[in-house]
Amino acid sequence: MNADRDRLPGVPAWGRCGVMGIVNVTPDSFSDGGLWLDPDRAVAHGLSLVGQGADIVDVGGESTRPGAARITAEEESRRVLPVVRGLVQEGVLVSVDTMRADVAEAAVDAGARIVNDVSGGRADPAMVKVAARAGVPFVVMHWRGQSAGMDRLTAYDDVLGEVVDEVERQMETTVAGGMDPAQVIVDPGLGFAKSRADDWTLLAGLGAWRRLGRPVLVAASRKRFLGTLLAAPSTGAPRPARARDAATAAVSALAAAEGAWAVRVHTVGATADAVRVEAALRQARAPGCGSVR
Ligand code: PMM
Repeated sequence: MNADRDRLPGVPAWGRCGVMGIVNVTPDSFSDGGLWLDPDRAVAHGLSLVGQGADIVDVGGESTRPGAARITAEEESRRVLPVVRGLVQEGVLVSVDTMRADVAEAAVDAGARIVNDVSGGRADPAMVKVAARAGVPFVVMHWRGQSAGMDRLTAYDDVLGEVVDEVERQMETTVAGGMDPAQVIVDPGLGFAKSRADDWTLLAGLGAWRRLGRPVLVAASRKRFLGTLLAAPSTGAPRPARARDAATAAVSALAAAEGAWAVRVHTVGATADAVRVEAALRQARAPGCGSVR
């Protein structure tokens, strides 16, 4: 946690690692597909995540699970916008998880205050200009290509060094496209064009992101590398996605201790507790260096 680095226009300073709760308004996301397709249920779910301690609710309408096919912009807007509107009306800080400039623009018009683009502006050439003009924080995640083919893009000599360098280059591209550098959030993109081992190497190396001087978002929630870690000893079958939340909360505490700005999670309660435990420990080690709530 670094108060200066983690200051983002329009986003409160929490004095600890923030918690971004996920609302996937999709029929096919890998762990919660189909649960929140109805807008009223999606809004109610987002509010319940806030009740459990989410600081931000991330609303997405297009699955990016490995192999996922794309949907149309119209369909994505139809799924996302009513949910963004409903949550904003309730006073929630909403981010929109989209690779499309049109969807991002409409979501910001509806009150979203962060654009979370898993492609970091690479999928849609209009995205950077739209997000820059909107004047909201923009997530530059490490991304090498669309989900349909990303499992073939996992060749690295030095995964940590290359991922940080590629995000740094993409950050420079977004700034050249008009983005205020003070609005950039970076994200290692766990599971996106990464092997399970790569995900562990990236988590182990979160300190390497300090070089970029930007807030780091970590999104490990329920991902495959946790399922493999927790595979059933008898059969070797990966732990089902919805039974990976305790491991996710453990990652949240460890990522917070490494200075993550926020963690993005499906189930908020345990992670909200975990980041508070981490902040209390940090405060006890160095009283006066940041507040604990
Ligand atoms: N992962 C997913 C979706 N959106 N956004 C960011 N910034 N970082 C991620 O790693 C990320 C993301 C895929 O997970 P989901 O389908 O469970 O939402």
